Amino acid sequence: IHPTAARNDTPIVVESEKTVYTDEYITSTYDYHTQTVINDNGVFKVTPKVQTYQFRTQRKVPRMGLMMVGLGGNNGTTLTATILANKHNIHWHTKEGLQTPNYIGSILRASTLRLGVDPSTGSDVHVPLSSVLPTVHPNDLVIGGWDISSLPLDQAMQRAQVLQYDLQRQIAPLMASIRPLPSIYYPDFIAANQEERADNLIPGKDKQAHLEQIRKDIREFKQSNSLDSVVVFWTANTERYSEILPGVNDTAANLLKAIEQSHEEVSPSTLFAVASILEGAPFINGAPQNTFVPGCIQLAEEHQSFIGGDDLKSGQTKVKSVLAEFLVNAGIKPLSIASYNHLGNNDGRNLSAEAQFKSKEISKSSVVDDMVGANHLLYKPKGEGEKKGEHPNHLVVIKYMPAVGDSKRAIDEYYSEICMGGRSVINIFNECEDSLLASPLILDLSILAELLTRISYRCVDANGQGGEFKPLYTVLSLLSYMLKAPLVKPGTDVVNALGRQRNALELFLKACLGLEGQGDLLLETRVW
Ligand code: NAI
Ligand code: DG6
Repeated sequence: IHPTAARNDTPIVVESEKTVYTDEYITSTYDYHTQTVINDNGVFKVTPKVQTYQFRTQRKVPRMGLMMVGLGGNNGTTLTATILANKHNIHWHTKEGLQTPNYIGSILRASTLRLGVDPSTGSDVHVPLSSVLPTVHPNDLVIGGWDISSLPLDQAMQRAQVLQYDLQRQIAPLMASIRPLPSIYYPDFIAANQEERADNLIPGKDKQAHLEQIRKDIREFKQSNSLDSVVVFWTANTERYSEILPGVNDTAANLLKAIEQSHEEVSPSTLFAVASILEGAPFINGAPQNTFVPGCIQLAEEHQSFIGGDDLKSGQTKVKSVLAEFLVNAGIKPLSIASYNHLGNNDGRNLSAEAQFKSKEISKSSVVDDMVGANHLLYKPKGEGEKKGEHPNHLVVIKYMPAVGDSKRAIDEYYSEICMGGRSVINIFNECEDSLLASPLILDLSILAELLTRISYRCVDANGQGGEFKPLYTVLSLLSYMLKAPLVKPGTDVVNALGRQRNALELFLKACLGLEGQGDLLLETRVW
């Protein structure tokens, strides 16, 4: 068994009065240090603040279901096959030799966190991210979902042309019994070229009836598989943006009314999100469209249900959110970023339509905004009446090239200003199977979302007194690391920088154990 699929992680026990273990919970007490900054007549006045929180994590790992919308697509079939191959420890032959199943590409299963220092050796101790708090093992997920295409998953996997033949051959019998549930198809929202696969549809045009059917599907899936929790994940085709219309999708009540009236601007993805919210199932949007119209976010808030999105950040954008941060933090000024892709899978085919490409262009374009906005020495800040401050030129091009299939080619040029009017050009060429990058992200997002539903918090005063424990805020922005255009609490800043996103997640997981971040101060290495 590959280490990323192993179950026998060394348990972690924090020995501190700030961390209390009972059979049911891990309860931690954590001092959250922040600073407020006020510009007082040209002087930045900084006030350190501290607020004590308690975090309570339910220890019992639930029996969890993952329902994917778009189950029969490249991501849906690749992820399902990956889980089954790991679960049944299926090995397959490639021209390089025998291949072992694994979860490489999952931050939970294949990356580690620095827990502290072993005093006997003076060396850092690293643990898998998945072992910091009790998380669901991917092998234990019960998979289901919907697709507008009726192909059972063995044939859908063959259609996707992602996995090696010898793996497909062995896994096909396990995949064959999984059939996507019929889904909602409103042709106006995805490319016209998708129509030929739409043969598995919930009948009629009544959106309220569609909503009820999806809710029933979630309930039945949960019941028939004896599940404690279900996460619903949109990995279906990219839709066009929904127009935000006052009276239609601007408030929770209007959105529910619009569904009752089968209003044309309610998209399938928003219907799935609403159904999940009403069923109390976390809903994650892995595609770029604006599923979370304002009324949908409000509905999730009202129901204290969890949502996360948008759009999986798999390759090009992940590199961009690292490279742009590096350049700007190095005091180098990117003047333009040009990003081209071509790919030949069904996602590329759908994105060859203008309206669907537009959704992807928007989510791929915002990724350097926070790094640029953080450096007023290089970029002129937004002036009076301006929408945006100075910004590098940013071009995003996606072309459909059937021959290359799922093996996406991504080409990026970073053109920057360096010292004394000099110029630097960095070119990157990346080639890899898109769905093999995306599948582990779906796992991380779903498993982390489930974990976050088991964590509650309260603020406590100097005497250790606090109110009732509450769930975290509805929008799970801690998932940002895996998302191109992270949805955040309205009115708060989006963080795109990958290092900061990762740090936030690590700090939060540690806080739930009552551990400080430590970071890279490494004072012990710098003092006598
Ligand atoms: P795909 O086209 O292979 O799969 C999408 C599936 O969704 C298809 O089987 C299609 O029949 C189904 N579908 C369409 N509308 C539906 C509906 N209303 N209900 C249920 N099923 C529906 O695409 P792929 O490669 O699996 O990607 C899925 C989504 O994830 C796309 O939106 C893509 O843009 C996004 N994405 C993919 C990444 C990747 O690296 N593969 C990375 C980032 C985002
Ligand atoms: C072409 O850009 C297809 C898209 O679905 C992307 O592959 C996907 O959004 C991943 O993008 P990125 O920028 O994270 O590699």
